[in-house]
Amino acid sequence: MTKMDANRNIVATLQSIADVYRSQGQIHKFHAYRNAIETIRHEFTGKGIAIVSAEQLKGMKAIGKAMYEKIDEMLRTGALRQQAVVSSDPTNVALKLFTSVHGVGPVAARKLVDAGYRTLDDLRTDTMNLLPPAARVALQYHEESEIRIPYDEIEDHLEFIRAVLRTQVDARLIANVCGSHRRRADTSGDIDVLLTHPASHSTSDSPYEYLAAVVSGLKRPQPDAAATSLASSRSAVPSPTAPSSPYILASLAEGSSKYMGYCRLPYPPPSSSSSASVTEPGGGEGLPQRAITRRLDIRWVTADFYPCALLYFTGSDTFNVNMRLHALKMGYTLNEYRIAKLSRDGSPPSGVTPAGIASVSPDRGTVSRPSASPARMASPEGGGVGGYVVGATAAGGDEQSLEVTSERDVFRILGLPWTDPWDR
Ligand code: 8GT
Ligand code: MN
Ligand code: MN
Repeated sequence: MTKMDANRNIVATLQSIADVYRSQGQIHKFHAYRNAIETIRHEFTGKGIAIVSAEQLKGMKAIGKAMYEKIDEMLRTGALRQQAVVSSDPTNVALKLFTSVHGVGPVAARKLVDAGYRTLDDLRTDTMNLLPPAARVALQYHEESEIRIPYDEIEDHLEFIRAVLRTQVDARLIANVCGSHRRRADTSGDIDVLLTHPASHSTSDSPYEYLAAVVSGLKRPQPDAAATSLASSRSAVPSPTAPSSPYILASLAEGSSKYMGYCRLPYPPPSSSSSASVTEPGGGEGLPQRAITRRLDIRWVTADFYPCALLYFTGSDTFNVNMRLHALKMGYTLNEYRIAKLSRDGSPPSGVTPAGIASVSPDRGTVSRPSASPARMASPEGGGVGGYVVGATAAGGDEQSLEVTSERDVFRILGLPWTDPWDR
């Protein structure tokens, strides 16, 4: 029994109820629980303060009367009756299980439960053909993809992806991992890759041409040479008998700026482990690890959108929500592509459609030129955009959109102190 056990118990209990509400599509209730959890994490656990009495939470914005009483009950009795009831209900159990499958939302999950399905194998059989197509793919890899990915393995993925980009797609492409990995989490749920090219710009004729090329590069069966580059080995000569398998194994969704799928690092299969020509990446111990299929998210943005995309894709979710709220208070709008000054009537400026596809202002013409002071988009994790950032704004037709060349610019514009990714 350590002093933080009560905090952990409260968070775990609230989280399990939140998950049920989410699987039922009760978004308001879900948010209420999530906000309470965030408050406990930030105000107590994160500051090393143990919760011993509900009194400590009184008056906090995210803790309403009902939430207060739940936490009070947990502290007094060690458990929450509501949680026991809610999470033992078979319908709720099935809803929670089904919505954990990619592509199954609350509505689809309800239909599946109503049809009598209760287990993942019921879904795999799907005699009534009710499964959304993406879920069919996701089910193949579901159990594997629930396994958390260690920090170091993600670094190997990044190195692998960069090697493929460099040698097979375009050497100037820039890839970084965002999400929980960039926040330095020990393990992550998936691999969030953000991609850009220094010569790309949202106003160019085909700002999205790169993602398809990258994805097809990663789908190509990889010669073992790509794997050996990870092992810092000089023997980059592929064995003539070495089997080759693609990095990307299956896809959930493929758009022009967003890709979702499953990937696996190349690894020497057991049968060839005695072969001298195969180098064991990571020195053998990580070997079985590398055999696990992982969830891969890729986002492509043009270089002018890179700083805001980096910020957005790094999260955390709550950090993003708070930053956007702060931006609105300051008279700005911040999204995954850019930051802009709100016009006087409070409406967001034109120039970017809701889908995030930049529209070219008629008076901007077709010429895009480097900004007056060519800036380097440095990310604190390194690997920033090392080239010209094409003028995103001022010279164009939309004077309200602000040019930013790094995440730091966004913090500065909003008058916020710089926050390292791992503190977000
Ligand atoms: P993880 O370790 O569970 O993967 O945690 P994560 O890396 O923080 O979550 P994520 O779901 O992979 O999303 C990474 C970031 O992308 C989030 O912090 C969020 O800002 C952003 N994001 C998207 N799309 C979505 C989405 O559909 N849902 C959520 N929750 N976040 C999204 O790009
Ligand atoms: Mn992630
Ligand atoms: Mn993700």
